[in-house]
Amino acid sequence: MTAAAKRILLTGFEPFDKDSVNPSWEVARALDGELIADGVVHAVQLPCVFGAAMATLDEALARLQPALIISLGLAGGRSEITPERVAINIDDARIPDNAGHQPVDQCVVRDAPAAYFSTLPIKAMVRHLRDAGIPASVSNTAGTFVCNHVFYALMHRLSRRAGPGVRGGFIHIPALPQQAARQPGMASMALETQIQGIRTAIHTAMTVQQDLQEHAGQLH
Ligand code: PCA
Repeated sequence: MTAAAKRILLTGFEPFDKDSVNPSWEVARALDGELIADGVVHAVQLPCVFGAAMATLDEALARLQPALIISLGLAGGRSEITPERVAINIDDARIPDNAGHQPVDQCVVRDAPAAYFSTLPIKAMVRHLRDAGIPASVSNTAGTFVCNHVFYALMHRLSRRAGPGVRGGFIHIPALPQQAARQPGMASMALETQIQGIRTAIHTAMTVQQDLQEHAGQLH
């Protein structure tokens, strides 16, 4: 008898900042239902709204009881797939979210730690992505907008509720070529490459327990 497939929660965001597409959702929905290692992907779209994004994430966590959670978001201007190292307990929005909220220096969760580290094998992910010919680097900041908000909320939940072995984290991805075509000079990556990259990253998270000891630091 084969063991039941584990559930992998893969979230992506709705478009924001007056855009009509968000690659994070395009990638998540493309992988919805796919079997990767011994897990099945469940794609869930999050609103790009402080608070509401966290509530939608909580609902998905409760409904799916996933063994692995990876949240995706667009980082316009980045040229690589970037697993994030750390989530910080701050909301500080340079632009309004999709509900018009623009918090300044508010905690994501009150009376909670300043930061959490990703529990994904971020360096092994970067290594496997590069080996597959896909540009990737570890990122040391997920920003202070809705992506970091969701990343922090996720790691806070996992640190408190989930049993051992449930890992989670966040990956920022580049803009799509059609987005960059409207902003000349902006970096982009084809959707197919992004989908293949996130498939590789999920496979790594499902199969690599111990992360690599490789340098991925930055001087500034
Ligand atoms: N990127 C934004 C929010 C939604 C998204 O896809 C961010 O990096 O915070």
